[in-house]
Amino acid sequence: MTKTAVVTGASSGIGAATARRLAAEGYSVVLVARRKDRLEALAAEIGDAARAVALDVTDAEAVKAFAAGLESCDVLVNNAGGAVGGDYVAVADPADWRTMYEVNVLGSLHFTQALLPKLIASGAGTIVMLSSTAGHNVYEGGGGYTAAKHGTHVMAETLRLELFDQPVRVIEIAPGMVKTEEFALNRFGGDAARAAAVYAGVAEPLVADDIADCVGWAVTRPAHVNVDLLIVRPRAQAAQHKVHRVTD
Ligand code: 8X3
Repeated sequence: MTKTAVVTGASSGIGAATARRLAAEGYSVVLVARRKDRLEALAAEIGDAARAVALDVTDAEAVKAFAAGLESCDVLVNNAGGAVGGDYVAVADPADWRTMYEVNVLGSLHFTQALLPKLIASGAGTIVMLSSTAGHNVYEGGGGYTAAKHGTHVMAETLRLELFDQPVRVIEIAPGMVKTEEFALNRFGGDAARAAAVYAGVAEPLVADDIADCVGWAVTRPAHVNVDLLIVRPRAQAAQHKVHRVTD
């Protein structure tokens, strides 16, 4: 029987690339995000293996209703997330911090709670938590985002303990600098110059396909193999603050 994978935040970036990759691996893929148009375009591109479901991961009731209508689930990729703002703790807007916690942490909580019975019933379920190197390190101006991503990381660690006797593995993938269409642009409220500065002079940042490749590899290991954590950075980013930039 074809296995089903649910990918949140599938309308762009790492989520979209992961959906394509899992479909190529033979999964029937359920694409979840808020933007219906983008999801439907991606589902059409992938073909019969994909279907689009527009919903907001922060809406617990909508997630429950979605899960109730799903016949089965073998893989859940909790990818929806993102950063809002780059302000110092002293002046950051609490609303930005709340948004980041709601999407990165509670969004993953809603999907995990709603789909866990089906993941267990599959006999070999997989939860992939897309955290970030921001879930393992901190940096100036990143307080709200790193706090939220540390939350995502902690959820993965806790779940792995709590599910130790269940047929569900928990894989955390923590990317560093990944150049996507929207991550930095969303973070800085559409300020293209500020977004471009994030990747300035970095010859080869990671791209979404690099992370989708990691998800595809980890998920297709035999069911008894739990890749706990993959920290993945571009070669040019030796550490959060140590980035090789080439200037003219
Ligand atoms: C993105 C990594 O360095 O922008 O999740 O926080 S970073």
